[in-house]
Amino acid sequence: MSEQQVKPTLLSGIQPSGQLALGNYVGAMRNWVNLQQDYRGIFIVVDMHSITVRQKPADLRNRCLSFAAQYLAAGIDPNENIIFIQSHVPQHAELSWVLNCYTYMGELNRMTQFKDKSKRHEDNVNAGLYTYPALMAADILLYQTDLVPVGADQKQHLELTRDLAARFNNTYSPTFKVPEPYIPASGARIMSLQEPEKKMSKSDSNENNFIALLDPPDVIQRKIKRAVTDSAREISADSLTKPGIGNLLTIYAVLNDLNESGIVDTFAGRQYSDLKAELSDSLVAFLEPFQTRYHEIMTEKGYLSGILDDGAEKARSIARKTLSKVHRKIGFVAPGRMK
Ligand code: AQP
Repeated sequence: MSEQQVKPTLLSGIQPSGQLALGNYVGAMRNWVNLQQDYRGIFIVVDMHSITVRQKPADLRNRCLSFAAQYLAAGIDPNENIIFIQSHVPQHAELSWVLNCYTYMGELNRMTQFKDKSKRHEDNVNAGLYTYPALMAADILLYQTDLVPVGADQKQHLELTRDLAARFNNTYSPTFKVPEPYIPASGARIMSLQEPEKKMSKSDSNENNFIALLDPPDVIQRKIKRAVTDSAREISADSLTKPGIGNLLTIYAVLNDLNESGIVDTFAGRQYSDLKAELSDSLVAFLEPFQTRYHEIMTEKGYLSGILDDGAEKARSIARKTLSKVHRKIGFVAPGRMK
């Protein structure tokens, strides 16, 4: 791509709830890093989404900075991409309100994340949890995004975003770019280690269900050793389709850049315990340089806040343009034009 050509925009975000986990890395962050050559990336710490579930204020504050530092430690280049905290750009809340008025309750009622999270947080089924997809649509549409790398769990929200963009464009005139999803071919859904029928989630109350990106080596080894498998002991071609062992094979394959047949060839006929030992080693080897870089960044507080301030400023400048177009189309009077 020549210097003059503007790169297409890629956007993704993670809620600062819990501890960044391997599922988030494999489903989202890994692809951010791989795609940043060809796209101008916008990577957001989506704190406004995270308050749909109760958070302790001090933890939330720390996590926002820690997540941004982990984006950088994973290899996101702050000179080529925009990294910021969602609440620093008020246009997200403003566009989200407009989009709420174009989203049907029937559509929101179908969202599986709302159903899952309502069950997990029965004492706090709030309106924000319900209208979460409209805020996610605002995050994406504000930046005229071309591509959204997400895990398979977010596919439904992305489809709603596309529907909202098309609905608005058809009602008025072309305003939003309709974004494309990017769902990784392998590792789109990393499963829980103890309950492999459900996805690995960073805010799971049982820490043995996930590998946190900041887990020390002994914790990683313990969690993998305890990971639930099945009554067989030996790996075969159909192990990939079994919930527990299949998940461990998938994680190993992703970390070692193997396809399905490559992973089966590597482990066929070998014991489950061999896979667990080699997977622990791969994880520790992969996470060690990541964690070293993370700790360096966290000691340079000025560096991190400089990147986040700069990112928010750039984001606001893009977001302002889209929002004023939206306001004009729906008939809001522009400030200063009332005389
Ligand atoms: N298990 C997973 N496998 C693959 N991708 C995953 N993602 C999450 N879990 C997996 C991807 O990570 C990104 C960030 O997700 P999020 O923070 O917006 O919310 P989420 O999807 O609800 O993720 P969690 O980890 O399950 O968070 P909590 O526990 O807070 O609800 C998304 O791109 C998602 O696809």
